[in-house]
Amino acid sequence: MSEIFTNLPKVKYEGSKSKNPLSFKYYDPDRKILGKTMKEHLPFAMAWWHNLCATGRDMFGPGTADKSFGAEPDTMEHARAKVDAGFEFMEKLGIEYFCFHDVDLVPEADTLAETNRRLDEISDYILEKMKKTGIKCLWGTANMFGHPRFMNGAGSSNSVDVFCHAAGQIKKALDITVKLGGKGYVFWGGREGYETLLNTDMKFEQENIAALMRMAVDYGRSIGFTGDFYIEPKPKEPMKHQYDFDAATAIGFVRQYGLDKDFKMNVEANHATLAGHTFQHDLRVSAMNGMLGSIDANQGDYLLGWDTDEFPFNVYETTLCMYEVLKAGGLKNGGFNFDAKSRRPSYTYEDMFLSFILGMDAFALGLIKAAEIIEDGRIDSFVKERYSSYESELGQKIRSGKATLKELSDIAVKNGAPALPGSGKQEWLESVVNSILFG
Ligand code: XUL
Ligand code: CO
Repeated sequence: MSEIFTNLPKVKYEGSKSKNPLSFKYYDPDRKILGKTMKEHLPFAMAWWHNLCATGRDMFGPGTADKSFGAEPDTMEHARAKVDAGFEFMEKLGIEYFCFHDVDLVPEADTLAETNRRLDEISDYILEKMKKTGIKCLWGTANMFGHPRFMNGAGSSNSVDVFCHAAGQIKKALDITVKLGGKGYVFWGGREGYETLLNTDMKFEQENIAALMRMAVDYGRSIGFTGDFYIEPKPKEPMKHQYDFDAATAIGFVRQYGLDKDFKMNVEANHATLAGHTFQHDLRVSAMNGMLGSIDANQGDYLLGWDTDEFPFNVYETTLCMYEVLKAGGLKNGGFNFDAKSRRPSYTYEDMFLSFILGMDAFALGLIKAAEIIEDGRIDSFVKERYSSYESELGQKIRSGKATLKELSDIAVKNGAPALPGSGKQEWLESVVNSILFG
């Protein structure tokens, strides 16, 4: 097998002063931050679909990037060429993990049986490469949104045959995930939603989605899958309304259907912003519920209302993301999967490298700055002080659930009007963050 990314070297850390585009400016894998190496803090993953399959095709025109890697598209030869390209790419960038959908790995055949056979074949090949390189699988998933059969979703489909087919795909995707030692399995409900309530039984559909997830958990556990199942929330696109709207909604869903012991959230930056939240918000909601599982690392464009899946460069966002991750004690089974694609005019092999360098450096710098915010301590101590009135006897009684409304009413009548609650000092806190970011 010959080199695919010729003239593109193994990317090394050279420091922020380096002008070499093919070097890391901040990602220094062995540098220790708060007692752990950067590599341990940041288990980066390559998304098979964007990096090895996507060509930049959009609804206005064809792809601009050649991802044939010297093979005829839609053949098993091409599937193997993508494996070769992917492993060379990950080795050169120092990326430890990959994520995949079933049909990213092989072209989908006319029958499930043949697609499954192809998946067996390619996963043997991937496994060989994994053994040689030490590269691992972060998570797997089944694509249950691309094929026309899934026009109304998978678990949410009105057709029992489509539901059944989806179950078949999930079973196989779980088999392959377990075979590759994957640490997670993702449900992104791409078309699990609706276009109009005039033709939709929402309760029926949500019960069916939960049933499909329950079957996946039961099967996964029965074949030895010990990792986490994830829901990846997204409010819309492709559907007008998607059921896993945001982290809060998805957490409520898994709790309602008794799936909360097995499921966590896979939070994607651009999905949170489409839901009208910040990335930090959905990370916080997940973390405070013990459900911060994994991260799809990208960023959106505030001027556009769709999922642009850009490689992240906004260090303010990556810093606040890493602040949440550090506060949550890190990601246990999860990682930072670049669910991100190079812009359509960035169509060369070199652009693939530059895109990942940008994203990895943005998160590395975010990690450095988030650690500085925590070590600086001003923000944490301000937040602590802000709630300090609850350290009083009255506060403790309320917090421990022992106070009654009548009792509080009596105290309030006796005390008279309370003083104002103290300044929130938002502007000062923002200037603290800026001073840490920019020195
Ligand atoms: C789509 C998206 C998916 C999931 C996996 O917006 O993020 O690629 O990450 O199905
Ligand atoms: Co994603």
